[in-house]
Amino acid sequence: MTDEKVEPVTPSEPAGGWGSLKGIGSVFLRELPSPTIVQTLLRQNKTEGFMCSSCAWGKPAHPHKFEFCENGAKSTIWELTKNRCTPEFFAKYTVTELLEWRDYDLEMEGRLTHPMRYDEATDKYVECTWEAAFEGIGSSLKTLDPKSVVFYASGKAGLEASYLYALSARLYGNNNLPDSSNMCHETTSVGLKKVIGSPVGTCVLEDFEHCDAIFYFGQNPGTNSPRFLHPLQDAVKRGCKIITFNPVREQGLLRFVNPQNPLQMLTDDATELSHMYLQVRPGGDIAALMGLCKHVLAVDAARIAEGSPGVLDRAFIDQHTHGFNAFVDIASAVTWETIEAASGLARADLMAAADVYIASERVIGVYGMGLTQHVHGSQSIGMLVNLMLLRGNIGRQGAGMSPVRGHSNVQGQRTVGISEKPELVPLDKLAEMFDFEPPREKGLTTVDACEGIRDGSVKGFISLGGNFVRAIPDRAIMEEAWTRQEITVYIATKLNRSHLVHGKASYLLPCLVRSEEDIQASGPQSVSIEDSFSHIYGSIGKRAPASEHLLSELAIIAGIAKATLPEHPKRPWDEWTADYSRVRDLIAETYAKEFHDFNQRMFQPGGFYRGNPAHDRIWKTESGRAEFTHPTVISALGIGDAPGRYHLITMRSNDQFNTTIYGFSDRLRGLEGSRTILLINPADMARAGLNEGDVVNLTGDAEDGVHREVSGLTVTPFNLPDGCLGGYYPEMNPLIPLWYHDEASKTPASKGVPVRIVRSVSP
Ligand SMILES: Nc1nc2c(c(=O)[nH]1)N[C@H]1C(S)=C(S)[C@@H](COP(=O)(O)OP(=O)(O)OC[C@H]3O[C@@H](n4cnc5c(=O)[nH]c(N)nc54)[C@H](O)[C@@H]3O)O[C@H]1N2
Ligand SMILES: Nc1nc2c(c(=O)[nH]1)N[C@H]1C(S)=C(S)[C@@H](COP(=O)(O)OP(=O)(O)OC[C@H]3O[C@@H](n4cnc5c(=O)[nH]c(N)nc54)[C@H](O)[C@@H]3O)O[C@H]1N2
Ligand SMILES: [Mo]
Repeated sequence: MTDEKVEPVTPSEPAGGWGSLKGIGSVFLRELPSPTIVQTLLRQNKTEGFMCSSCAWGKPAHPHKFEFCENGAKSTIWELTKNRCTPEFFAKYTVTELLEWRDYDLEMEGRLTHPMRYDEATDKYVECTWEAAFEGIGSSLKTLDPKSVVFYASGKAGLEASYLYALSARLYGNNNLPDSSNMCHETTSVGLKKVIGSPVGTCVLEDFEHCDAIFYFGQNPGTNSPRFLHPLQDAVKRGCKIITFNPVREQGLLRFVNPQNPLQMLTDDATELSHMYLQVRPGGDIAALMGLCKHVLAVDAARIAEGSPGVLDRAFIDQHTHGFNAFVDIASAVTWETIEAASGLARADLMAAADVYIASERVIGVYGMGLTQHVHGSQSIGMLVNLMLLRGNIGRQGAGMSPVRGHSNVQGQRTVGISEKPELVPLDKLAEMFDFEPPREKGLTTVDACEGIRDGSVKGFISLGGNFVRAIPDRAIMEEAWTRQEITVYIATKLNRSHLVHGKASYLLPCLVRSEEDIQASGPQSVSIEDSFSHIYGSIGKRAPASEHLLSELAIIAGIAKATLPEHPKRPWDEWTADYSRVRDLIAETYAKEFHDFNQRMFQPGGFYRGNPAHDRIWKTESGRAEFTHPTVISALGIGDAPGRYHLITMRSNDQFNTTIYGFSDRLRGLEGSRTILLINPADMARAGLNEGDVVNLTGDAEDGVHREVSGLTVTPFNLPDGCLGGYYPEMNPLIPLWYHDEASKTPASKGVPVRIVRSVSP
């Protein structure tokens, strides 16, 4: 495996199929987990089994025999690798030496086995006992101002650990609880909530069995949620039409061979998924959606003028929405020329897509990072809701909004209190249950936390999973600031870059993974998670832990809390650790409506639904109705066009999970062997005088006087809209300014980054 050369080929392989089995095989051969891994995989996403720790896609009540995908299998195999990152490993290298290693090589060292403490004298992580770690962390936290400490969570830990994590931050004295959602679907949590009163999707998995069309924006199921390909394939086979908006022609939305269907595998009988595939410009979705709405409104007016019934759901609009007339005025005022220029799409194509919308009784709007990671991303979401509202496509079967969540429990972490927004948390209830005065002021988002680290006001960072330093914008600037913190604490499974860019004191606390057996004083424990459809599932790990020294995430959180906070009879950390059902009782007491009888319901096949008012057409918005958004911009880009400026989208390959790089094969896009590449279309290449294989640098073009650069990128021709470049996340993160984020939610705008190409050495 090299990181030097790239072999661009025309992507012709369908998603799924033999390629996905080969993908699993290559990770298997490298990690060489024990042969019993197959039994483990057979329990994945099944009732009484364990829930996959890859994406947040729903778990059906009637699962397939293999209810896992290429990436779910990779994620499990990655966790259960035979490699171990032991104290002997840390004795061999200084942290400064390890900072030269690639992310890939760090994680290849395998599972962390012992709690470790950073030793300044030797510049090494050295083994320590759990007691010493908790004691050290507790005494440090006790000396710091609670407002200066951040409790970050990456969306994996189960509901029980997450609830206690949020509680411990509040008992300590802050709401500084950003999670990976703040870099991801926070635009949904804020933007969707504003317009329909729900911070999460309104659809459930069954809706995909009833929809007539799916309008699909900026989400890549082949790579990021491959189990979604099954309901999509089934829908298309029933006659449902998928209309896709994406600058990249993603294989997962073009063709799919079901790897679980032997006949399809043998005959290579791929299903064509998208009825129309519209290669919108980055950030062009507001304009594209405006075009769709404009045409729907025009057809409605024309039909009514000729005495036919209109195409809008007038009864729904009258009864359930607010701001319709003003929206009609805006849509009439925007010209098709403006729409075509901002979206990069032809009027005729948008009209044809809108005709599919009109002809469909039931429509689902699906979206992902292509909408959320833009400066005006919340307006794009508002525009998608506008389209749906025109024909009453929210709050009935087969219709609704379906944001596809990332981390397996990221939505659930928000549900049980990991939130920097105190107004979303039942603080009065917590005050009564745990006998304290919870902090009421707003906590720090991811971007606020970064600003605090940069200006020195944040002095401590606790990380429940994740690789924060690698995932955030402005990495070069942030890494330097990071080391000025007093203390950093990482609850983790494998070594990553964040652990090496540590604070003055630093602890590395290794934990169990979800597929591993978790035995506490009362016996084996189960945990629970919430998927993208607001369904809650129990999960039981059965594998032997990677090391006898590991603790569960919940036990580590309790250990830190005990060492930091005064003892109190209402906070029996040891009893909670001994029996997680006690923590579920706390969750059920705090959120009685959603989580009543939690312990009894958690192993229900298909999970239990925690409900969603917008699903029932109850709108928890300011006006009490669903809001038509009146967009203030026509492009979601924060910085517009200029000569020589490109808009960079940062992408994921099917061979990575966020900052975890499994390998260097982007099979579905036909890109092999390297991640240090720059994707650009042949016309732009010719205009810039570039040849395939040239090595170039990218510099930031945000006009804020800060120099940002990523060097050594190999020019690779690729099918993209004009003026759009593609590069990999996280390699491109030094190019994203910290201040370049969604206006409403502060989600970093990782999909429309202004850059310039600078020539470096020729090959
Ligand atoms: N294998 C694997 N699975 C994962 C992850 C992973 O890294 N690897 N990450 C997990 C996480 S945390 C998340 S949040 C999800 C992310 O899953 P997705 O939401 O699919 O995120 P991305 O792959 O970043 O981008 C999605 C798509 O947006 C398109 N796009 C870019 N800009 C625009 C635009 O302006 N408009 C439109 N319409 N489209 C655009 C891109 O071409 C891409 O196809 O996946 C989860 N699952
Ligand atoms: N440019 C750009 N930047 C982005 C994005 C983008 O599309 N483009 N996407 C953003 C998105 S959507 C997200 S969600 C963030 C992701 O940001 P994070 O969630 O912070 O990052 P991950 O890469 O998912 O974290 C991986 C690490 O988590 C630890 N880990 C894995 N499993 C477990 C576990 O079970 N328990 C514990 N305690 N630790 C575990 C391991 O040590 C591993 O190295 O990145 C964001 N950054
Ligand atoms: Mo995410």
